[in-house]
Amino acid sequence: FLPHLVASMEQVDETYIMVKPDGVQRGLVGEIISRFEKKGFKLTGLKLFQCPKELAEEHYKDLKAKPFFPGLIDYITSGPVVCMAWEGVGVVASARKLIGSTDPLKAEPGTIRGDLAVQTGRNVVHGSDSPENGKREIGLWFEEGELCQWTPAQAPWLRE
Ligand code: IDP
Ligand code: MG
Repeated sequence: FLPHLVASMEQVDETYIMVKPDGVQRGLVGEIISRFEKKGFKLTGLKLFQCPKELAEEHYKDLKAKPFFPGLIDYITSGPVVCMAWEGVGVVASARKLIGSTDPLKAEPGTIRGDLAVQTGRNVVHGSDSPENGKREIGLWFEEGELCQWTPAQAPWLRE
């Protein structure tokens, strides 16, 4: 029974992370990217993008019935966002932990929302909530040619 084979079989997931317009306007893009970069995940897609209304509605379609939905669409389309695809074992759940609770006042210090935001309606960053939604959202926000498959030089220093 060879542990290195088990490790190599571990599922590599993808997550869609987005710096929302407030994060861009507040100059937090570098800070937010840095948190995922330092953790050791692999960046496979990155762009500054003005989101059309239709895409915002599709991305948040599960929240369509919520009273805050129109405000949420106005917010997400109010200025450029930074779209990112990140890859790694456990990346979806780990990114959600790095991001913190939806309400920044309830988010733990040390998390992105806990450190950098004060209100749910201006919570600076998005992260996919499941591996399935990670794939769905990356497909929604990126064209295939915009994603890069590469091997970071630090890979052997991150996983045995
Ligand atoms: P999440 O971003 O932590 O996954 P969701 O419940 O999926 O949280 O909601 C998506 C986004 O909708 C939130 O990040 C926030 O921008 C917005 N939102 C959620 N609840 C409220 C609310 O009560 N008022 C205003 N905006 C909200
Ligand atoms: Mg969500």
